Amino acid sequence: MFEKILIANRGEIALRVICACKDLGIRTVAVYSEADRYSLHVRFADEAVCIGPARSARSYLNIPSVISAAEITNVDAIHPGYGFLSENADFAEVCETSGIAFIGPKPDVLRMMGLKQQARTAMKAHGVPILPGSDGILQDAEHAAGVAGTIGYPLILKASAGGGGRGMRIVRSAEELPALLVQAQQEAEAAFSNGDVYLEKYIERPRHIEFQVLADLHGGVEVLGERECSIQRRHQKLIEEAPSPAVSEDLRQRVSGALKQAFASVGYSNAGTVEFLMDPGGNLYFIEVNARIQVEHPVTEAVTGIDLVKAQLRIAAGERLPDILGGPVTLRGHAVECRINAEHPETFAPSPGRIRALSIPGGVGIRVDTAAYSDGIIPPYYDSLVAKLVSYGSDRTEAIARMLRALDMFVIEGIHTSIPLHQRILADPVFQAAEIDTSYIQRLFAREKLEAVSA
Ligand code: MV4
Repeated sequence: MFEKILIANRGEIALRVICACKDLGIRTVAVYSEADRYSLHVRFADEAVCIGPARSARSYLNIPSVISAAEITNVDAIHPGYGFLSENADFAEVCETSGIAFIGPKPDVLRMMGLKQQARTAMKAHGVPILPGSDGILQDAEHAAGVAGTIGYPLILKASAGGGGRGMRIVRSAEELPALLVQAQQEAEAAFSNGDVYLEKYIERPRHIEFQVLADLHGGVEVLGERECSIQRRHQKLIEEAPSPAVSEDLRQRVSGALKQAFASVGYSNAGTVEFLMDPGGNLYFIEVNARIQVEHPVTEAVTGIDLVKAQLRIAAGERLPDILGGPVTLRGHAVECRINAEHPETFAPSPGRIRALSIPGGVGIRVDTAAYSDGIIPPYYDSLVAKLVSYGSDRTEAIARMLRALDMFVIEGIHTSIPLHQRILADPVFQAAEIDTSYIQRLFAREKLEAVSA
């Protein structure tokens, strides 16, 4: 096992990695920007190195600064967390050539997963269901029109180097296609220095469901069930849960079997998340792989009992999955996560600032992952996640009741937060009936407006 690792991240995920390291007896090095000097990850790591100014481009995203910090402190490995450098294949490569283990997939696999069209082709080859679409990158307008003619409208143009909703165009008719193709290509070139785009059948109001994968360095692959992530706004997830109320045991087994094959054959290692869309008929279609630990990993930990970050460390150190998991993976109970953001409840504008009072809920079935403390600052430079509130129960009803209780007992003063929005969602009979898809928030707001008018 590693003796000492560097955590190339900040906030709650840096603390989460420190927890796993403490449990394994690994020493930790924090890196921090000038804005994070008084952050808890700096306080709780064994050592800390300032890597630059507040702006992440000059600190948490600055590869030479992070590598220098790793070399000065003589660490064995780097955990990248999520965001920042976590899916950067060049960074993973620099780590390995510097003799530092990167806690994530190998650079060539990371690079492939970053090219969505390549990941899509690889998944298809191993029986993972994908949406009808182009077999590769679109060459020109005639090529696109030919593919569109066979599949039919509506369609979606996606940037191969994109992901997370950036650089996409919905195409509703043949007339629109040529102009939208050029737009998508130009936007992709500007954003990712890669103008490659591909076509897929467009699913209206899909559910967003993702499967958790762990893979070791010896070809072993396990799938740890799925998460329902449909409750989101503008590609920002608000609530996730495990398992998905829409996935049957039969569907779970079929998808997991195909994923095991596909991940083994591409040589995937470490933790990964496979995103799917579910159509109104209950069919799942692969869309992309996120080659990192994700924000919402705690709901999977709650229903499997597996510490995913500890598993990442043990995998990167060369241990085998059967030793790490210690038996078959089973799902038990239900978990819900609310992402509590520093944002204005009406406008959703970021609400950074100083936390004046903080009281964190607990009690049976509650977990809170946060780097917040009373008098601490939520800086404006990074994402606005303040805390992840996770509830667990023997079933969905109990998990929701515990979440409502904990939301009510969560006190954060000095900044605006999304707690009031979470309270509305968790109390909504439509959410409680699990009648959810990616248009849920939009429809909730529309229903609330109607109720306000009729009241
Ligand atoms: C789609 C889609 C409908 N059809 N692809 C948005 C994020 C990116 N990961 C994929 N996205 C979508 N891809 C096809 N073929 C609808 C979305 C989408 C979406 C997906 C997941 C969660 C929220 C979403 C919100 C709007 C659109």
